[in-house]
Amino acid sequence: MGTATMGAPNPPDPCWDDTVVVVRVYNEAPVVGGVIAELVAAGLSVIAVDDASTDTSADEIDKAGAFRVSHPINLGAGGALQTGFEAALMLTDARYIACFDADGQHQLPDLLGMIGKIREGYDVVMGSRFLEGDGPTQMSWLRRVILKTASTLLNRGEGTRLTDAHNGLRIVARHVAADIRLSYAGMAYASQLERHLTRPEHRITEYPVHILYTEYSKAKGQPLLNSVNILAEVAAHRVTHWGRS
Ligand SMILES: Nc1nc2c(ncn2[C@@H]2O[C@H](COP(=O)(O)OP(=O)(O)OP(=O)(O)O)[C@@H](O)[C@H]2O)c(=O)[nH]1
Ligand SMILES: [Mg+2]
Repeated sequence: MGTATMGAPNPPDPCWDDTVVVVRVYNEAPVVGGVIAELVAAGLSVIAVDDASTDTSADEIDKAGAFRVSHPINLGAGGALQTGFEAALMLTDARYIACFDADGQHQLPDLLGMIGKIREGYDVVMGSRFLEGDGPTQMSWLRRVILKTASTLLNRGEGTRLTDAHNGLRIVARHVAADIRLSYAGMAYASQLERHLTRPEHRITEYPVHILYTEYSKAKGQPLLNSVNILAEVAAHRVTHWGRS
Protein backbone atom coordinates (compact mmCIF):
# COMPACT_ATOMS: atom_id res chain seq x y z
CA MET A 1 0.00 0.00 0.00
CA GLY A 2 1.07 3.55 -0.44
CA THR A 3 2.79 5.55 2.23
CA ALA A 4 0.86 8.78 1.79
CA THR A 5 0.76 10.70 5.05
CA MET A 6 -2.63 11.46 6.48
CA GLY A 7 -3.61 14.65 8.23
CA ALA A 8 -3.30 18.30 7.23
CA PRO A 9 -2.80 18.89 3.50
CA ASN A 10 0.34 20.70 2.33
CA PRO A 11 -0.11 24.49 2.35
CA PRO A 12 -0.72 25.83 -1.16
CA ASP A 13 2.28 27.31 -2.97
CA PRO A 14 2.48 31.04 -2.37
CA CYS A 15 0.91 32.97 -5.20
CA TRP A 16 2.51 36.15 -6.56
CA ASP A 17 0.15 36.87 -9.45
CA ASP A 18 -0.78 40.28 -8.05
CA THR A 19 2.78 41.50 -8.77
CA VAL A 20 4.83 42.20 -11.87
CA VAL A 21 8.58 42.69 -11.58
CA VAL A 22 10.38 45.26 -13.73
CA VAL A 23 14.03 44.44 -14.40
CA ARG A 24 16.07 47.10 -16.21
CA VAL A 25 18.99 45.74 -18.13
CA TYR A 26 22.04 47.39 -19.62
CA ASN A 27 24.80 45.03 -20.75
CA GLU A 28 24.29 42.40 -18.05
CA ALA A 29 24.63 39.28 -20.26
CA PRO A 30 26.76 37.26 -17.78
CA VAL A 31 24.17 37.46 -14.99
CA VAL A 32 20.75 38.62 -16.23
CA GLY A 33 19.58 35.17 -17.36
CA GLY A 34 20.11 33.71 -13.89
CA VAL A 35 18.47 36.69 -12.17
CA ILE A 36 15.33 36.50 -14.32
CA ALA A 37 15.15 32.68 -14.28
CA GLU A 38 15.06 32.73 -10.47
CA LEU A 39 12.18 35.24 -10.45
CA VAL A 40 10.24 33.26 -13.06
CA ALA A 41 10.83 29.98 -11.21
CA ALA A 42 9.31 31.57 -8.11
CA GLY A 43 6.13 32.24 -10.10
CA LEU A 44 6.63 35.95 -10.74
CA SER A 45 5.84 37.73 -14.01
CA VAL A 46 8.83 39.69 -15.26
CA ILE A 47 9.04 42.61 -17.68
CA ALA A 48 12.66 43.22 -18.67
CA VAL A 49 13.58 46.53 -20.25
CA ASP A 50 16.64 46.10 -22.42
CA ASP A 51 18.16 49.57 -22.52
CA ALA A 52 19.85 49.13 -25.93
CA SER A 53 22.41 46.66 -24.61
CA THR A 54 25.27 45.98 -27.01
CA ASP A 55 25.97 42.51 -25.62
CA THR A 56 23.71 39.41 -25.69
CA SER A 57 21.47 40.55 -22.81
CA ALA A 58 18.36 40.47 -25.06
CA ASP A 59 18.90 36.76 -25.87
CA GLU A 60 19.47 35.97 -22.20
CA ILE A 61 16.24 37.77 -21.26
CA ASP A 62 14.27 35.82 -23.88
CA LYS A 63 15.73 32.48 -22.83
CA ALA A 64 14.96 33.15 -19.17
CA GLY A 65 11.24 33.69 -19.83
CA ALA A 66 10.68 37.40 -19.27
CA PHE A 67 8.59 39.68 -21.48
CA ARG A 68 11.17 41.92 -23.14
CA VAL A 69 10.76 45.58 -24.08
CA SER A 70 13.77 46.99 -25.96
CA HIS A 71 14.88 50.59 -26.24
CA PRO A 72 16.33 51.43 -29.67
CA ILE A 73 18.78 53.78 -27.94
CA ASN A 74 20.14 53.87 -24.40
CA LEU A 75 17.92 56.01 -22.16
CA GLY A 76 19.71 55.42 -18.88
CA ALA A 77 18.52 53.75 -15.69
CA GLY A 78 15.69 56.28 -15.13
CA GLY A 79 14.40 56.03 -18.69
CA ALA A 80 14.47 52.24 -18.46
CA LEU A 81 12.49 52.34 -15.22
CA GLN A 82 9.90 54.69 -16.72
CA THR A 83 9.44 52.31 -19.66
CA GLY A 84 9.12 49.42 -17.21
CA PHE A 85 6.36 51.13 -15.21
CA GLU A 86 4.48 52.08 -18.38
CA ALA A 87 4.76 48.57 -19.83
CA ALA A 88 3.58 47.02 -16.57
CA LEU A 89 0.54 49.34 -16.51
CA MET A 90 -0.28 48.78 -20.17
CA LEU A 91 0.35 45.05 -20.42
CA THR A 92 -0.78 43.72 -17.04
CA ASP A 93 -3.45 44.31 -14.42
CA ALA A 94 -1.00 43.74 -11.56
CA ARG A 95 -1.86 45.45 -8.28
CA TYR A 96 1.81 45.92 -7.45
CA ILE A 97 4.88 46.77 -9.53
CA ALA A 98 8.30 45.87 -8.16
CA CYS A 99 11.75 47.01 -9.31
CA PHE A 100 14.60 44.50 -9.23
CA ASP A 101 18.12 45.02 -10.59
CA ALA A 102 19.59 42.80 -13.29
CA ASP A 103 23.12 42.72 -11.92
CA GLY A 104 22.55 40.11 -9.19
CA GLN A 105 22.67 42.57 -6.29
CA HIS A 106 19.03 42.10 -5.24
CA GLN A 107 17.73 38.95 -3.59
CA LEU A 108 14.50 37.08 -4.19
CA PRO A 109 13.62 36.46 -0.50
CA ASP A 110 13.80 40.23 0.13
CA LEU A 111 11.44 40.88 -2.78
CA LEU A 112 8.96 38.24 -1.61
CA GLY A 113 9.00 39.77 1.88
CA MET A 114 8.30 43.19 0.35
CA ILE A 115 5.31 41.81 -1.56
CA GLY A 116 3.97 40.46 1.73
CA LYS A 117 4.51 43.88 3.29
CA ILE A 118 2.73 45.93 0.60
CA ARG A 119 -0.24 43.55 0.79
CA GLU A 120 -0.74 44.84 4.34
CA GLY A 121 -2.11 48.02 2.74
CA TYR A 122 0.88 50.21 1.88
CA ASP A 123 1.24 52.26 -1.31
CA VAL A 124 5.03 52.04 -1.35
CA VAL A 125 7.56 49.69 0.26
CA MET A 126 11.21 50.73 -0.06
CA GLY A 127 14.11 48.38 0.51
CA SER A 128 16.62 49.62 3.06
CA ARG A 129 20.20 48.51 3.55
CA PHE A 130 20.41 50.29 6.88
CA LEU A 131 17.36 49.10 8.86
CA GLU A 132 19.04 46.21 10.61
CA GLY A 133 22.15 48.07 11.64
CA ASP A 134 24.64 47.85 8.81
CA GLY A 135 23.95 44.13 8.38
CA PRO A 136 25.81 42.03 5.87
CA THR A 137 25.73 44.65 3.09
CA GLN A 138 29.37 44.95 2.07
CA MET A 139 29.35 48.62 1.10
CA SER A 140 32.36 50.86 1.43
CA TRP A 141 32.24 53.20 4.46
CA LEU A 142 32.42 56.27 2.22
CA ARG A 143 29.45 55.22 0.06
CA ARG A 144 27.56 54.40 3.28
CA VAL A 145 28.21 57.88 4.74
CA ILE A 146 27.23 59.61 1.49
CA LEU A 147 23.99 57.64 1.05
CA LYS A 148 22.99 58.14 4.70
CA THR A 149 23.60 61.89 4.38
CA ALA A 150 21.47 61.98 1.21
CA SER A 151 18.67 60.20 3.10
CA THR A 152 18.86 62.69 5.95
CA LEU A 153 18.63 65.65 3.56
CA LEU A 154 15.78 64.06 1.61
CA ASN A 155 13.93 63.34 4.86
CA ARG A 156 14.24 66.96 5.98
CA GLY A 157 12.85 68.07 2.64
CA GLU A 158 9.96 65.65 2.40
CA GLY A 159 9.13 65.21 6.09
CA THR A 160 9.71 61.46 5.82
CA ARG A 161 11.87 59.11 7.86
CA LEU A 162 13.65 56.92 5.35
CA THR A 163 16.95 55.31 6.22
CA ASP A 164 18.03 54.50 2.65
CA ALA A 165 16.62 56.87 0.08
CA HIS A 166 18.46 55.46 -2.93
CA ASN A 167 17.77 51.77 -2.93
CA GLY A 168 16.74 50.26 -6.27
CA LEU A 169 14.68 47.48 -4.69
CA ARG A 170 11.17 48.89 -4.31
CA ILE A 171 7.53 47.96 -4.80
CA VAL A 172 4.67 50.34 -5.46
CA ALA A 173 0.92 50.06 -5.82
CA ARG A 174 -0.46 50.45 -9.33
CA HIS A 175 -1.94 53.91 -8.73
CA VAL A 176 1.43 55.20 -7.52
CA ALA A 177 3.20 53.90 -10.64
CA ALA A 178 0.58 55.55 -12.85
CA ASP A 179 1.73 59.00 -11.66
CA ILE A 180 5.48 58.45 -12.04
CA ARG A 181 7.20 60.64 -14.67
CA LEU A 182 10.96 60.21 -14.68
CA SER A 183 12.66 62.79 -16.85
CA TYR A 184 16.12 63.35 -15.31
CA ALA A 185 19.17 61.99 -17.07
CA GLY A 186 21.83 59.89 -15.35
CA MET A 187 21.39 58.73 -11.79
CA ALA A 188 19.57 61.95 -10.73
CA TYR A 189 16.32 60.15 -11.62
CA ALA A 190 16.64 58.37 -8.24
CA SER A 191 16.05 61.56 -6.25
CA GLN A 192 13.19 62.53 -8.57
CA LEU A 193 11.58 59.14 -7.97
CA GLU A 194 12.11 59.27 -4.23
CA ARG A 195 10.45 62.69 -4.07
CA HIS A 196 7.42 61.26 -5.85
CA LEU A 197 7.20 58.13 -3.73
CA THR A 198 7.50 60.02 -0.45
CA ARG A 199 4.58 62.36 -1.13
CA PRO A 200 2.51 62.78 2.03
CA GLU A 201 -0.54 61.07 0.51
CA HIS A 202 1.37 57.81 0.07
CA ARG A 203 1.40 55.21 2.84
CA ILE A 204 5.05 54.26 2.81
CA THR A 205 7.25 51.92 4.80
CA GLU A 206 10.71 50.38 4.60
CA TYR A 207 11.74 46.75 4.55
CA PRO A 208 15.21 45.43 5.43
CA VAL A 209 17.08 44.13 2.39
CA HIS A 210 20.56 42.85 1.74
CA ILE A 211 22.36 44.13 -1.34
CA LEU A 212 25.14 41.92 -2.60
CA TYR A 213 28.32 43.69 -3.67
CA THR A 214 29.72 40.92 -5.86
CA GLU A 215 32.98 41.23 -7.77
CA TYR A 216 30.85 41.45 -10.93
CA SER A 217 28.63 44.26 -9.65
CA LYS A 218 31.55 46.17 -8.17
CA ALA A 219 33.42 46.02 -11.46
CA LYS A 220 30.37 47.07 -13.44
CA GLY A 221 28.33 49.23 -11.03
CA GLN A 222 28.23 52.91 -10.32
CA PRO A 223 31.44 54.69 -9.42
CA LEU A 224 31.55 56.32 -6.00
CA LEU A 225 31.36 59.65 -7.80
CA ASN A 226 27.72 58.89 -8.61
CA SER A 227 26.88 58.71 -4.91
CA VAL A 228 28.53 62.13 -4.55
CA ASN A 229 26.42 63.41 -7.47
CA ILE A 230 23.25 62.07 -5.82
CA LEU A 231 24.16 63.87 -2.61
CA ALA A 232 24.88 67.11 -4.50
CA GLU A 233 21.55 66.87 -6.35
CA VAL A 234 19.55 66.29 -3.16
CA ALA A 235 21.37 69.16 -1.41
CA ALA A 236 20.81 71.52 -4.36
CA HIS A 237 17.11 70.65 -4.44
CA ARG A 238 16.96 71.28 -0.70
CA VAL A 239 18.41 74.76 -1.14
CA THR A 240 16.26 75.73 -4.13
CA HIS A 241 13.06 74.44 -2.47
CA TRP A 242 13.80 75.78 1.01
CA GLY A 243 10.55 76.33 2.93
CA ARG A 244 8.41 74.97 0.11
CA SER A 245 8.18 71.34 1.26
N1 LIG B 1 24.35 52.09 -15.27
C1 LIG B 1 23.28 51.91 -16.05
N2 LIG B 1 22.39 50.97 -15.67
C2 LIG B 1 21.33 50.80 -16.44
C3 LIG B 1 21.12 51.58 -17.61
N3 LIG B 1 19.98 51.18 -18.16
C4 LIG B 1 19.51 50.21 -17.38
N4 LIG B 1 20.33 49.95 -16.32
C5 LIG B 1 20.11 48.91 -15.28
O1 LIG B 1 19.79 49.55 -14.04
C6 LIG B 1 20.15 48.74 -12.93
C7 LIG B 1 20.94 49.54 -11.92
O2 LIG B 1 22.17 49.94 -12.45
P1 LIG B 1 23.51 49.95 -11.57
O3 LIG B 1 24.57 50.54 -12.44
O4 LIG B 1 23.77 48.57 -11.03
O5 LIG B 1 23.17 50.96 -10.39
P2 LIG B 1 23.14 50.74 -8.80
O6 LIG B 1 22.75 49.34 -8.46
O7 LIG B 1 22.34 51.84 -8.25
O8 LIG B 1 24.65 51.00 -8.37
P3 LIG B 1 25.73 49.97 -7.73
O9 LIG B 1 25.37 49.83 -6.28
O10 LIG B 1 27.05 50.61 -7.95
O11 LIG B 1 25.61 48.68 -8.51
C8 LIG B 1 20.93 47.54 -13.51
O12 LIG B 1 20.04 46.43 -13.57
C9 LIG B 1 21.33 48.04 -14.91
O13 LIG B 1 21.49 46.96 -15.81
C10 LIG B 1 22.08 52.55 -18.00
O14 LIG B 1 21.98 53.25 -19.01
N5 LIG B 1 23.13 52.69 -17.19
MG1 LIG C 1 23.86 47.65 -9.18
